[in-house]
Amino acid sequence: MPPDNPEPPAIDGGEWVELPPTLSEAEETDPVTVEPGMTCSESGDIEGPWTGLPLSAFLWDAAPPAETTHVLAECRDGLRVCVDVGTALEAIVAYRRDGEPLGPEGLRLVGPGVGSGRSAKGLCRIEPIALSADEDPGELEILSPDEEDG
Ligand SMILES: Nc1nc2c(c(=O)[nH]1)N[C@H]1C(S)=C(S)[C@@H](COP(=O)(O)O)O[C@H]1N2
Ligand SMILES: [Mo]
Repeated sequence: MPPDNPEPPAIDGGEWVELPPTLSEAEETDPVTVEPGMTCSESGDIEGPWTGLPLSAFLWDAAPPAETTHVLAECRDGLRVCVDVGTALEAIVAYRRDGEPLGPEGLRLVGPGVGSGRSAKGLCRIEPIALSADEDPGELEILSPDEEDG
């Protein structure tokens, strides 16, 4: 059984794969830097660049279902985002922002196509899922964890 509140963040696929818990461990493998350019109507420009590890490597290790269509990413504060698998395979888990370490509370999903509101901070759990064509990925998301819902 996976732990309820994993520390470090983990991929919950067919296998349970933990991400490197610390920056120094993460950077033992080849970190990459991306600068997707994100803007939020409320927060303005969200500047990188972002340095971290490609999510793809961990996803493969987690033995996701062959029919995986999307990836759910959950954060410590309850934010939950759903990105299509193509976007997920181009995304990174960022351990640094503009060279500065983010720390475990800040580890962040970023990449082209992720967008500001889905650049999930404080990742704790990542799950590959298979949605059918009539399922709406947006229904799985919690994009404003701090707001009352309905
Ligand atoms: N865990 C978590 N991640 C989050 C959010 C949040 O509320 N919780 N807000 C998102 C939104 S709407 C924006 S615009 C950016 C803000 O990023 P910043 O704090 O680096 O400017 O974080 C995104 N990631
Ligand atoms: Mo935002």
